[in-house]
Amino acid sequence: PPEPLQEHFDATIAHDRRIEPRDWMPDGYRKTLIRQIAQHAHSEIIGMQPEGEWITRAPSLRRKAILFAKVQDEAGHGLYLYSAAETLGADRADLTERLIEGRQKYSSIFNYPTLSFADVGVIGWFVDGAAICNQVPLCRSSYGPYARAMVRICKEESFHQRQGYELLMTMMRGTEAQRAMVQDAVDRWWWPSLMMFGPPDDASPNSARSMAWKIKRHSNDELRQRFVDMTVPQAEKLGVTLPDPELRWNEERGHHDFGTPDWEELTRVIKGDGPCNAQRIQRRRSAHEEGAWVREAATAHAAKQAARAAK
Ligand code: FAQ
Repeated sequence: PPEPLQEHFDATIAHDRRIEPRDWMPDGYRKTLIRQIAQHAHSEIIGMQPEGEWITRAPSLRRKAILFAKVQDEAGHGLYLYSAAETLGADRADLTERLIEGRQKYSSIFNYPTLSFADVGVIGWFVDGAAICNQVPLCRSSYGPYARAMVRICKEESFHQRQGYELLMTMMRGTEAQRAMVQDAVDRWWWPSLMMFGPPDDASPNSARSMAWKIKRHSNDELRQRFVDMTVPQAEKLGVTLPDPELRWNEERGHHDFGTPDWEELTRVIKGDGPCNAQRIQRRRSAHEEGAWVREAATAHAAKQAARAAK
């Protein structure tokens, strides 16, 4: 690269200033951002499915309205993130193609089934809780459009987390059967939630580069620890047990020690072999195909408007 441009980029990063779309940036920086932002956007869009399945079965009008709003927010997050990726020269239609052809990833967590309404609560508590831990530092990511998108997304995620926790508190005040449903959901979602933070640091090929570029601000293991420390007292307050016999407070470290997630399971799920991968992609593909007429109509309308404006 021309030296003054590289120097300007390096100085911007070093001074914690933002890189903006028109600024020169190294190819690797652009590629890494497109990879991470696209994966993040796909996660939001695929992430509508596990909870979306419960909209028609919500136990009350109030729960239905909350769930509707949450799932709609996820669609919105996907759209801001695709727009952020477009500022880097990516094309949204192309990103969607890559997703449904299995050439781009989305978060492993959305490949697990939602078996009861308690899962809606646990997803809010764990999955949105993990998303907050991971995304609050991304509000200071070096790429301006991504960092700014994160600010609004994090505000909405915190509503999502609270609705989940409040739902679980309500169930825990209910019958014995309801409490058992909550515990069962906690048992199933705990380990997959820890895997959301990615592989351990010594097996995370992208971390060093992304941290040097200040795209990522903390390592996968640091954020996983932060999530465990945040969640343990919430579990106590709720009255559920986290399914990890090794989980205990370590006075010396000032953090909780915890067991090792099944990293082979994470690898399998990322590779496409989780419990719901095929179903999630199939559903996304058919939604895309069934929506073709809307895209065609919008394109035809835009062309007509443009032709009219040119007259
Ligand atoms: N699942 O070298 P690293 C949400 C991939 S929250 C699948 O450590 P990196 C909100 C990784 O891409 C969920 N793939 O990678 C919501 C890489 O593959 P590649 C979305 C994973 O990028 C809540 C390879 O493994 N949040 O949606 C996973 O430095 C409720 C090696 O890994 C974000 O995307 C995984 N768990 O760190 C919605 C946050 N972990 O691309 C609905 C932004 C790793 O080289 C309902 N992303 N991989 O082929 C990030 O912070 C990072 O990308 C990490 C991974 C931390 C996920």
